[in-house]
Amino acid sequence: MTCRRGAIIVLEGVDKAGKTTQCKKLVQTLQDNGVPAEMFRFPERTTKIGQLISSYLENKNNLEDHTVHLLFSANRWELVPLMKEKLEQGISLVVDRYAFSGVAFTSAKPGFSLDWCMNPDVGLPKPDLVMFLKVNPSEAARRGQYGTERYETSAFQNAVQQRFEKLMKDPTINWQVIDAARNIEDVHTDIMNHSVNAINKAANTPIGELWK
Ligand code: Z5A
Repeated sequence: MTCRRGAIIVLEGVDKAGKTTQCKKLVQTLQDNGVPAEMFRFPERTTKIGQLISSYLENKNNLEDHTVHLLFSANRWELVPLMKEKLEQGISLVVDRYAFSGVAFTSAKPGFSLDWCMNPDVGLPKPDLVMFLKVNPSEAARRGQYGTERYETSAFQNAVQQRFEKLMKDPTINWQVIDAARNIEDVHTDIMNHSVNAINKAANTPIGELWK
């Protein structure tokens, strides 16, 4: 590799944890400091697969549970060539949800094991850092009512949180738990510090493969 590669930095967390707010701020601060960075988000609703997922989330169509899981994964795989191109150009990617959401949300449904849910995402570009934005349900409730999309109920979100906790026990992933109940600026400072470390460490190492 001739130039320093960019890092993959993922933000995960339950509904209203502040992921989108923090992804945008992180990209802005990195760019302001001369660090090339771009935001990705999953689901990426603009592709053909993303449009199917979006209308499923908006309760406009129904899809069988295994099918929709595979579509969420396919939506990540279809972006992999672009992600790799950017990383190799030295651009760090700040990613709003990734395979961990895929596994946590589907395995919170009855009859789905973590292993089955992880399989389609095995081999994706491996994040150099995954930050889990942690807020308790009462703090999240203060940020507004749940929306009208599928999955936006407190019982389902609690089940999702438990699945995330299982995933965070995996020592092959660089997990950092962020106390996201603090004000936006304090959370951002914490996220920025972890990100700068990850970007520096990733620069001269090859891109890893997730769960391999
Ligand atoms: N899903 C799946 O099933 N399988 C998959 O593979 C993937 C996803 C990738 C859509 O996700 C759904 O898809 C999601 C998981 C599932 N279902 N659910 N639930 P999405 O990413 O498109 O949408 P979202 O995840 O529902 O966004 P969000 O969780 O609701 O929001 P957020 O990004 O975490 O929070 P935010 O938009 O930045 O902030 C929410 C509000 O809180 C907003 O008013 C902010 O101004 C405020 N906020 C943010 N930070 C703070 C602090 N620190 N203090 C006070 N207020 C704050």
